[in-house]
Amino acid sequence: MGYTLAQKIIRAHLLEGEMTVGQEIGLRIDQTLTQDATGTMAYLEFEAIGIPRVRTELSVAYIDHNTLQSGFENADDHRYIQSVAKKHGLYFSRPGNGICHQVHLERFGVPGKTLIGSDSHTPTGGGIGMLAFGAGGLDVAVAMGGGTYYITMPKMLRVNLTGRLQPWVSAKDVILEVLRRLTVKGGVGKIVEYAGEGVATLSVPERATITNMGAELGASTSIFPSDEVTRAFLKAQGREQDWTPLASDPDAVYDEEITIDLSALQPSAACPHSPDNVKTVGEIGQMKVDQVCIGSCTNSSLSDMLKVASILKGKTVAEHVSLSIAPGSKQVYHMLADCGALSDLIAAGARVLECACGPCIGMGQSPNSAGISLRTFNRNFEGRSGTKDAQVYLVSPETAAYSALRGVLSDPRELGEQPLFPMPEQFLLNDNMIIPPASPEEAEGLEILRGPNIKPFPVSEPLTESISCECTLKVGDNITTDHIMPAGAKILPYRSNIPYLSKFCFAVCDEAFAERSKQKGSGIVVGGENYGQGSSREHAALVPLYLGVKAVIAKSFARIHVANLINAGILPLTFEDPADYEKISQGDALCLAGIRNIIAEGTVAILENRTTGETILLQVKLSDRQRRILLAGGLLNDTKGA
Ligand code: MIC
Ligand code: SF4
Repeated sequence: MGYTLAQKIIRAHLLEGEMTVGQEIGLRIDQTLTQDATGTMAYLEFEAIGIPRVRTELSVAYIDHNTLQSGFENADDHRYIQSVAKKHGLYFSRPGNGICHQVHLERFGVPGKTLIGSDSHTPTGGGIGMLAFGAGGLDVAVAMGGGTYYITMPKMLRVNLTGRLQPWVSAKDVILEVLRRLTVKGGVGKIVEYAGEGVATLSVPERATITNMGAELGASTSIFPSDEVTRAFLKAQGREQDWTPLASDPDAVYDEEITIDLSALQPSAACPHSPDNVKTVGEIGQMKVDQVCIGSCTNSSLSDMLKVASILKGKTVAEHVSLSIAPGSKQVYHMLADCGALSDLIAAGARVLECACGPCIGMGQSPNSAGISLRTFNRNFEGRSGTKDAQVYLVSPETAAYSALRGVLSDPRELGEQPLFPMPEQFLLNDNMIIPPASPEEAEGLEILRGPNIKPFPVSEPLTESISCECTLKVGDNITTDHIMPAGAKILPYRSNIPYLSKFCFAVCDEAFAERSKQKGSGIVVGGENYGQGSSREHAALVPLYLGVKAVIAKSFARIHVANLINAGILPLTFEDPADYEKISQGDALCLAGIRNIIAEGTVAILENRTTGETILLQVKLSDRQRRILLAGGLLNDTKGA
């Protein structure tokens, strides 16, 4: 029996376990990346582990999220990360050099290698045939120190691509169709592999748009084969030597398969407030728009920007629309300037932003009240834009640019014939904003620069014999880490200050949560399906830990978040019968008697609801390693004890 592409890369990196679906496996990690919003914490954790120099083949620290410097905090954190990078053996991508995933694809990604990043969209690297996972900061810190990365062996889902995209229909429309069919839970526990004759018609940046938004499917990761298209891209990046051909075996066995006929796709949009709420532009109709934002790690490549420039050329953005454009990297920005396309954007009235995440994470450009915003981004969760009642629609760059001109949601196919946008034979290569690490000798004398914003992070205590506390919060299905620990311009600068962040924990769901938790001192959170989907931010576990959350009981969990809960020492428990969710109300007194013994070796825990007198069975689905971590009170305690 042959192997799928992902299985081949897993086999070549397998350090522990067997490749049996559902079993925990340990992987050797070749490359890591961090961004600044999760990076400060990741490097504090790396320092706490105490390894002087990274042991990966390559580790890169990017600054791309917290680039609005409205106080000293972000600049201090940038300086801290820069000094850590130089001392501990990492490359440092300076602010302005671009969004981590775009730059990594351009300058560092290598087919067949493993990559983990402290950002959920790290699977962008799958566009170039990497096996790339989003992870919590502590997992990245451990991998930087040469430690094993653990995942549950996923199922394999093959997406068979046939046909070819129609003019003005985009890679974004492909992934929106996958999301429409599979939903934000459809990828959980799976690796999505793209295959079939349609693959060769898609460029590397188009493939990367698709693997990037595999994060929204909840997938472990997504991957494309490495073929002649990949080779041409790497060659144009001056890195042909990094290319290797990679594909699944002809007799590989997949657990599931779906087929997408590229020629049948239409321009589409994910409607508020979920990336799987997908309709075609035609179905939604000519809705008036207030704002259009183009960019983000999903759609900020040179070819995306050139398409946008060709649509805007010689026209003016509609009077009532604010159009912002953020090229994904300095390479993209510089090439736009050199070929004159930047002038077309400027002339049309676009507000050109620096190469960074920007509006995608609420760092500026929040829409007007109840504003309709079309964005080429990957997430449209409620409140993420910074305006609570804004309505965000996720669309392709083509749909975004054409709609910005017309002022209403519009189908770019009306533009008629599409010009060709061939990939350049040679990208502009200038890595002067990437600072290499110091030599080991030089590193010894280097000082780490810490600002006053950096506060100690919370560390859990070893697990107690029993847990008795209140249900301090009950929430519904598909709670995102943006609900648990919101981001945005006002809060993101405090990612290294957990006490300050805690004021905003769950504020989108319940503004009183933080205060209530502090008063009670401890608590249990109850959630529905897919609890913790979205971002990889470990702050969504560290802040609840700080607020005394001992356990989260949910119908099901998202992959990265459950790993973060365990790393923080918070118990993730699932209902044996999902209907029992109804048997707990906020404020109920709950007890998990003898929980320490159960975490040590049991598979079922009994929750006593002392308010109603009922008992509820909970599943304890943990590997031996996870049990050990929870007993120790989190991964840092476990690592120190080992
Ligand atoms: C996001 O898109 O939500 C982020 C901001 O990039 C996060 C990381 C973070 O919260 O810092 C992610 O996707 O992991
Ligand atoms: Fe940045 Fe947005 Fe991509 Fe997250 S999804 S890495 S905030 S551009």
